[in-house]
Amino acid sequence: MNNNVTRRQVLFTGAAAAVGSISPRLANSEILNLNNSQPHNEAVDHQAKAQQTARDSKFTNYSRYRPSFGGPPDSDKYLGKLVPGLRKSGLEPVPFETPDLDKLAWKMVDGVKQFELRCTPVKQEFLPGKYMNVWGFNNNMPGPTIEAFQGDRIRIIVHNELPEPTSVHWHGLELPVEFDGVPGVTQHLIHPGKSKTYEYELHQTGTFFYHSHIPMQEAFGMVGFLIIHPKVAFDPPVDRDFGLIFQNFFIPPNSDTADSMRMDWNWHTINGRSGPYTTPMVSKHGERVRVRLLNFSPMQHHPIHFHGHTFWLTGTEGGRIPTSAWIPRNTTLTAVAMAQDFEFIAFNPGDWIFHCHMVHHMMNHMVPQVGPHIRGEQDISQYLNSLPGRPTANSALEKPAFKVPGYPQKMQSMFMNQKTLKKINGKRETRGMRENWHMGVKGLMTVLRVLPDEYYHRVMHSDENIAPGEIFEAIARGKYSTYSSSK
Ligand SMILES: [Cu+2]
Repeated sequence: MNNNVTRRQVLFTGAAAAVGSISPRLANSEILNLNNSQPHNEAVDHQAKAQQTARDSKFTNYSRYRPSFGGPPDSDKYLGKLVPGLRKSGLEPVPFETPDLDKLAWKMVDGVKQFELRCTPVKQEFLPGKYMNVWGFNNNMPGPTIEAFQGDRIRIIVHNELPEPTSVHWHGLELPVEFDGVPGVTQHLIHPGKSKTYEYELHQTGTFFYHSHIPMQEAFGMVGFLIIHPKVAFDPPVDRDFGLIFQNFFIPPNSDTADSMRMDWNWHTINGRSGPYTTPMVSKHGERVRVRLLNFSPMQHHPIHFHGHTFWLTGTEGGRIPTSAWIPRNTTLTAVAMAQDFEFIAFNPGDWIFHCHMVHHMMNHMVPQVGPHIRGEQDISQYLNSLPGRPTANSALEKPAFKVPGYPQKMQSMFMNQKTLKKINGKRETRGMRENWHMGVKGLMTVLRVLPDEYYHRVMHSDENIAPGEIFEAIARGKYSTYSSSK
C-alpha cells in the first residue's frame, strides 16, 4: 500500500500508537482545532477550509512545475516564497526524514514520552567497507533522532556505556537548569555503567539537538537531532521535511580511529556517511520541501550549496524565522552548532547535487578524481606553467603511493569494486540515476532528487527496472516541459 495513503488514513482515523518512533496522534477534529481541549466543532472545519481556499486562490497563476515568477520581490509568489506544498494546511506536520539515521523509539509512561539513550562506542561505516571507530548513541553515529511535539513532556534516560564519564546537553532548549547537562556546573558526571534521567516540557518548536557536553566526545561524533514539531504544520505546509547533520573527523592513514586532538580534518560525513554513500533525498516534482541542516563539526563551518533552485531560509537553531525576514539563497553558511532550515518549491526535475562548498570538504583525504597523482606528481604551478609539456593524465593508480595500506588514495577514498558499488547503487533511492553519478559525489556531498510523478512512483514504490540515466534523459529531452512554454 502507498505510504501516503496509509499515513492519511491514520491521520484521519486518529489512531494513536502507544509505542513508536513517532506516530500521528491527533484526530482530525484535533488537527483542525488548535486548542485540543475543545470538542470537535464543524464551524471550525468550515472556517479552516475557507481560509485554505482563500490562501490557495492567490497562487492560481503560479506553476509549481516551471521556474517561478522572478518578482516582484514583495510578492508571495516570488521564487516560490509562500507557495504551499501539495499538502493541505491545518494538518499535523509531515514526519521528519533523516537519510541513513533511525528515530529513537519512545513509550508513553504516566503521560510522559519516555526515550532511552545509550552512549556507546560505534563502528560507523563511513564508506562501503570503511568502518571507523567513533562514539555516538544507541550504536549509531550520529545518534537516533528524538522527534516530539510542542507541549509534550519528555523523559530521556541516558545510560553511559562508554569507558569514561559523560553528560548530555539538550542544545537550544529552554529548560530547568538541573537538566542542562553541563558536568560540574549543573550535574555530576554520569560514570560508566550509570544512568541519569532528564525530564522537561517542550514549549518551543524547531531544529534542536542533543550532544555530549565533553568536548573530546563531541569531536568523536556524539550528537543527534531533537526535532520539536508544532502541533499543526506551519504555513505554507511542506510535503517533505529532511534533516542532515554535517561532521568532520581526523582519521590518520593506517588508522580507523578518529583523533579528536587534531585541528585538521580529512573525513567528512553527512548523517554518518561520506558521499557517495550518503543516501539521496527523494522528492516529487512540484512539492514544497524543507531541509534542516545541522553543523556539528568540531571546528569547521560549512557553506551548504544546493543546485537548480532558490531556497528561503525559514529557521535557525533558535526556531522559526518570521516570513518577513526570510532570505532567498542558494548557499547558506552553517557555523558550528548552528542549524539552518530552508524551504523551496521543487519545480525543477532532476538529480541535484547538494554540498558543502569548501573544496577540502568536497572529498575525503583531499583525494579528488583528478589531482597531483594523475598529473605525474607535478606541482600545480609547474603543471599550469608548462602547457605544452603537460604530462598525460594517468589514472591507472599504479604508483607506489596507492599501495600504502590503509591510505585511501583511490577513487572517492575507497576501493571501487562490485561489492562497494552495490552498497551505493543497490539502494532504492538511487534507482535510475546516471551510471557514474557516484564519481561526482564525495565527502560532504549528497543529492536531492526531484522526480516527476511517474518516476517517483517507479523509484520508490515499484521494482520495475529503470535503466541508469533513463530519468535524466527523459528530463533533458524536455518530456516534463519545465523550460518550454507548453506547460
Ligand atoms: Cu564544509
